[in-house]
Amino acid sequence: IMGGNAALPGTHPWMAAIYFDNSNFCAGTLVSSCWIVSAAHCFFRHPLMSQLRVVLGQQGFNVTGPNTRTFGVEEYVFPKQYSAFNPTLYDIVLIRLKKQDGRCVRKTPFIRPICLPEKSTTFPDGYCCTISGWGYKQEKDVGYSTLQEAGVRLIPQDVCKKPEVYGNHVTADMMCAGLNGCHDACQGDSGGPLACARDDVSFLYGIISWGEGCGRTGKPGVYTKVVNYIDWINSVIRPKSRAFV
Ligand code: 4AZ
Repeated sequence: IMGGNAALPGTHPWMAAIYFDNSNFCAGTLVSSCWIVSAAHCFFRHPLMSQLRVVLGQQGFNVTGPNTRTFGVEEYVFPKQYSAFNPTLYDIVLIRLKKQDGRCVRKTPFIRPICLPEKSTTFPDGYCCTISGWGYKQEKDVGYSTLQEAGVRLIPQDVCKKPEVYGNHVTADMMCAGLNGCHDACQGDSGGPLACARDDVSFLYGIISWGEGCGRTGKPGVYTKVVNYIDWINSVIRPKSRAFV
């Protein structure tokens, strides 16, 4: 995250840190006791689920402690249209955590799911939402950071589709935020949330997906538009997930 601040512990309790075998890393968002939403492009090269660790309640990158819980992965579910040839199209994946003693996540002050929006939920252009993650703080960085957060404004779709911005690379299943540089997602933030709040309730509105560089003027971050996938998400996670107790 560029231009952000260190997040206070417990302020983004849905953040998941996802470690692959070979030092690869992505973020994700907890949406129910057993399910994480992330970016599909992080996963298609990693078919070996046994090599993944999902850490919840984490603050420092790769730092576990009394507030963190670590899970294995039971399955990935990609949209059926997903293709590795176009990895930023349909860039969403559902990750089911392995149960431990018959359950996945127990809520704690540091671990709790975000709300999924309804299909009809919209936040207006210009609305200020929050991105968070352990990614680079500058495009030229070489290491991940402690959990950062930053505010980014939603950008009108027609602006993001201008030829000098991203043209037709931005589809109806994507949206853009943070046009004016400074605050942006960067490498290692992929898969994490664009959270938009209404009346103090945060909703998973976007998934950090791609962008040209980080914080470049006129090159906003591009996010998977979660409301377009709500029916699919519910069809996958509702039958099997269990309510928190
Ligand atoms: C990445 O490599 C990445 N500025 C994610 C988001 C953005 C750039 C790169 C958007 O994960």
